[in-house]
Amino acid sequence: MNIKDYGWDEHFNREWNQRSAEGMFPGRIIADYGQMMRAVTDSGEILVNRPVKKMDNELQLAVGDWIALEHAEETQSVCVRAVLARKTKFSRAAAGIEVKEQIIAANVDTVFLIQSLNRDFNMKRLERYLIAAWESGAVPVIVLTKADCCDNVADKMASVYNTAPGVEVHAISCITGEGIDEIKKYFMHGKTVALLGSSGVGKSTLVNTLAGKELLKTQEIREDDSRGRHTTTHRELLLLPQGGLVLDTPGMRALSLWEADAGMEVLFGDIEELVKLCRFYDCQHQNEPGCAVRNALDTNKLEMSRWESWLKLQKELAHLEAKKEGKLRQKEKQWGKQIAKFQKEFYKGRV
Ligand SMILES: Nc1nc2c(ncn2[C@@H]2O[C@H](COP(=O)(O)OP(=O)(O)OP(=O)(O)O)[C@@H](O)[C@H]2O)c(=O)[nH]1
Ligand SMILES: [Mg+2]
Ligand SMILES: [Zn+2]
Repeated sequence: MNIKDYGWDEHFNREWNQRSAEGMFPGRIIADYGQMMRAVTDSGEILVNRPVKKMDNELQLAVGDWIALEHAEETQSVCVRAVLARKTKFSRAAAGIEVKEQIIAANVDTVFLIQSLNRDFNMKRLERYLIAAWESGAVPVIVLTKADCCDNVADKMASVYNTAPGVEVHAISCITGEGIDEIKKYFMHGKTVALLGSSGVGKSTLVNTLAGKELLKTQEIREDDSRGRHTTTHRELLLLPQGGLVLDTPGMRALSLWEADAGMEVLFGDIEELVKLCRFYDCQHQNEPGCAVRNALDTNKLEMSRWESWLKLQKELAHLEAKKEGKLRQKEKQWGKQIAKFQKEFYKGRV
């Protein structure tokens, strides 16, 4: 076993020199089972416990992370001591009421944003994935699966090019083999590709096709509503026989954005420039005079569907920001209470 096959490079070497101590050894998390995680090290694979949350500084770990491990005498097990600074991370807002980041994949070089050409095809969803992908620091590539089930591949490719100018798009089929050779170029020694998309689009099937053998379980989509069955239940990083790493993930029901500034800039930079040109600084872009947006819409310089996407995303992001701020204030309040309690006890002890 050589950790260089798993992506260890100069960046992590430097990180290691700063973050590690005598007795520690490096590992990369290759599977996440919740409480337990599997890591690969120079001397093989091991199971490690997810570290216990200390206060609020939760050490959030994700598949793809490089960690510093150590044999702990006290528990007779291997413990995670540190996580090395990530090169990239793909996140979303965790489901539930709490405002929390969920890291889906760490240290990924390329993200395949996967949709199937038959039933799953949806441009609005693709926009969301693109924003999160640009935000992650990894390079997005759009992969459209099940080309064998679609008779207007060219039309669909055209609408994707329109939504995602400058992003590479591939139509593939794991049944006929169409497009598979073209996507092999992303799987290079030590490089990681994450597969993201809804359940049933064929992520695990693609891993098996690339590996040339059945590494992962796959399952037919449901007949009644043509949705996937959520066959993959945990994230897993696999080393392909020909080299290169692939990270399979469970199908996502929704991708709620967590951070979006950089991603919005890439996808909607032109709209962000446009709104600055409106005559009124608080223009609502309804029917105010000198509204640059209305003008662009009327002259077909801006597509209505893109404008609607932008508006919807802006609203969602404003809501997210407000929730994040609320959480911050709540934390400050708790902190204030703790200080007050401490002061009270301190003075009580003195008098
Ligand atoms: N016709 C056709 N079917 C495909 C293709 N790729 C995958 N499938 C089928 O789609 C179904 C779902 O595939 P999976 O690989 O399990 O999908 P997944 O994205 O991993 O789904 P989750 O693990 O639930 O997220 C299976 O029945 C596959 O055989 C393809 O290129 N063409
Ligand atoms: Mg799967
Ligand atoms: Zn305006």
